[in-house]
Amino acid sequence: MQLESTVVPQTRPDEMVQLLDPAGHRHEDPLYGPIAAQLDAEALRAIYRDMVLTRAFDDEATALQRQGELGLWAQSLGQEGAQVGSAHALAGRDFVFPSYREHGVAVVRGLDPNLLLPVFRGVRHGGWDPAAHNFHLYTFVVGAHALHAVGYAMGVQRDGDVGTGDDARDRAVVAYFGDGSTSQGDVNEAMIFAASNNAPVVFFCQNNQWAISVPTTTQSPVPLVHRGAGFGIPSVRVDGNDALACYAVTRAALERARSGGGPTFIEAVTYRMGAHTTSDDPTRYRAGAEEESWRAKDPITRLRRYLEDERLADEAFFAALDDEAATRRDGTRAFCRALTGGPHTEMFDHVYTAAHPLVEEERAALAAYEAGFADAGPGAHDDPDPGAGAPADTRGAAREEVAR
Ligand SMILES: Cc1ncc(C[n+]2csc(CCOP(=O)(O)OP(=O)(O)O)c2C)c(N)n1
Ligand SMILES: [Mg+2]
Repeated sequence: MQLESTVVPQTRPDEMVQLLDPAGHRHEDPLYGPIAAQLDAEALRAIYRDMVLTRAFDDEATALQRQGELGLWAQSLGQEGAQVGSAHALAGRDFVFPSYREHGVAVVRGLDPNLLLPVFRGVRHGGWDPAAHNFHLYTFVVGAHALHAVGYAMGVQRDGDVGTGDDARDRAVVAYFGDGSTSQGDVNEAMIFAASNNAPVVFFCQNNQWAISVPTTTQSPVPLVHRGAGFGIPSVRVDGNDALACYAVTRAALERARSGGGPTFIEAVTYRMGAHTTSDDPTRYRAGAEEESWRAKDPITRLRRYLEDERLADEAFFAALDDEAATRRDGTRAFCRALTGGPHTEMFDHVYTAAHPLVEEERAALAAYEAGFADAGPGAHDDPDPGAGAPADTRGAAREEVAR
């Protein structure tokens, strides 16, 4: 589906774009309304489906962490509208740089969400091929990937894949990050590079109101959307719990980037309904009443109300989706419990696209070190008793090799 006309997003930092309110009622918007209006019933059901499947997966992963099957989990609960709505605006050829809770974006990109689990179980550094779905690995260093995204976007520019007018060729890049990330140097530097180079990139900031225990109001005394405008980047504030509005503003920003119009900053106003991660306890720093007020703005509930009121989906659709979500949860559980780690030397496999002598040297050194324990059997190097296992001289030689 192509936009009927190229829509250039205006800087409207003082208002929040909303097309679907919490009661499920549509609102008019001269700029973004026509873009969302291009979503037919099937497309609206697809957005709803992806949000429901994301929430089910996220809930299962949270349970798996609580049962000791994952070391950590970062919930996307409450942010499905921002993630799924915006991701539905992407073309396959666009490239996404997520942070660590963009599970809804992964689902829309077609990545098997189960592949998000190995890194949280601690058995892989990554878990998927970024090129397979143009969806980069999760980045846990807050904001670092904003720079990667701009660098990639400048590469796209240099490949000549911007502003050709060829819909099959022009591409854009999206960096997803949080409110707290906007205080990081990396994100600010990324916005400077993007503005200076007119890079085809969309900065999609999910303002979920919290950076662990620090509220957004501590990050900035003015709405975060002003940060983009401060760099000379057209910026728009959108209701992040309104999947249709998120779709429309992202769609317009992507069209603009692909056509050579440069970067856009989007502040999606949403709420992190869960803890920061499973290592966090939000009851220590925020009030239950705040959570309740956001629960009433739930992104899934409001789209369901709209689909029901407009008779765009029937009971059979909702029931089949519930069944599908339950089946997928079972699959996620089985997949997770069967996950095991590969050899430690696997960490060297994807450092560079081609072999690199230093990496090969380090791989060989680790292999030699681990071989020093071979006669004690698998896992002997994890033995807390350093006296057991391989002969001391073999071990010493291997250690020297690693230290070199
Ligand atoms: C460079 C860096 N500093 C600090 C941290 C620890 N840390 C992890 S998540 C986080 C908060 C991020 O908040 P925000 O950008 O709002 O994203 P959210 O987790 O709310 O989605 C911090 C400080 C980190 N991972 N990386
Ligand atoms: Mg946040």
